[in-house]
Amino acid sequence: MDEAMSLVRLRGKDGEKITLRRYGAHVTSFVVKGREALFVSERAAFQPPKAIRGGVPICFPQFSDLGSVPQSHGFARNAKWKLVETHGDRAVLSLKHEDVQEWREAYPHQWEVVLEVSTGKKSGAMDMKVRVTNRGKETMPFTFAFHTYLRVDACCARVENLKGLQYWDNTENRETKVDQENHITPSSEIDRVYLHAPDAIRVVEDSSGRQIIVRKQNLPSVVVWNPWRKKAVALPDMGDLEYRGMICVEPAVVEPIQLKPEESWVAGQSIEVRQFEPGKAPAL
Ligand code: TA6
Repeated sequence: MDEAMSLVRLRGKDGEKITLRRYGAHVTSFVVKGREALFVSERAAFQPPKAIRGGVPICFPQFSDLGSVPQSHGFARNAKWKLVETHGDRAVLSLKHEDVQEWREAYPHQWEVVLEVSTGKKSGAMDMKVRVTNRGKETMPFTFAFHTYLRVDACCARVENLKGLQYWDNTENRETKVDQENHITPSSEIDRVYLHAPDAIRVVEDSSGRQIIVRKQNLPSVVVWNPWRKKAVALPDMGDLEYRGMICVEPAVVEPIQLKPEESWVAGQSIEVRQFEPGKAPAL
């Protein structure tokens, strides 16, 4: 196995377990009270240059096709990051423009990205913080997302706090719509970019009483994605029925940040898992 795929393991004060890899600075597991909160496909190819299907892919310097790089979601998730430091409950990784020379034509900028992953200040939480710095002489445009795959029973999980918000519907050529639903429970392919979303998005799995709260910092948008069956079957690194066990809730910035020389941009997400009696999940 490529040594970039070797595991970095973090442990929290209440037994939280985070697993990540240098490749893509990719978090592939977050276990709270013995239960996995992230989805990773059984068919994920843990082999460069393919991105790992699941966990938290880092989408930089672009989300989707919203940038100049001819590869969806940019190239950070396909790159070998440097492990700068790791102490028990915290790891810091970095990627610089010189580490991905093959992309210098598509993205002709000098930059550094630093990612910090830690068990959260709150019990049952994982914190991720990213800092992008422009080391060049030109303004540097980018978009970004934490492409987070949550492990939930998609057929009975509900994504809350998005009612009344405008979104781009990627299943209909990015048509702009307004969410009329009290919550989202996927029953077909869903691929929505909510341009201005609340900083806390809750996913409630009534069947188990589990709640996963995705909190975002300095990321105005959130993407909600489930490929449903037809798209899942078309993905070589996803099982035909695995769509039933996941929902992506992806804090993002989809309108390009224009970073001036020597400027830095900082953003983050935290994933908090709470457990209640089934059906008794209190309001956020
Ligand atoms: O975030 C949603 C999305 O942009 C979908 O349109 C779908 O393409 C998904 O990301 C997965 O993309 P990937 O390149 O990882 O297959």
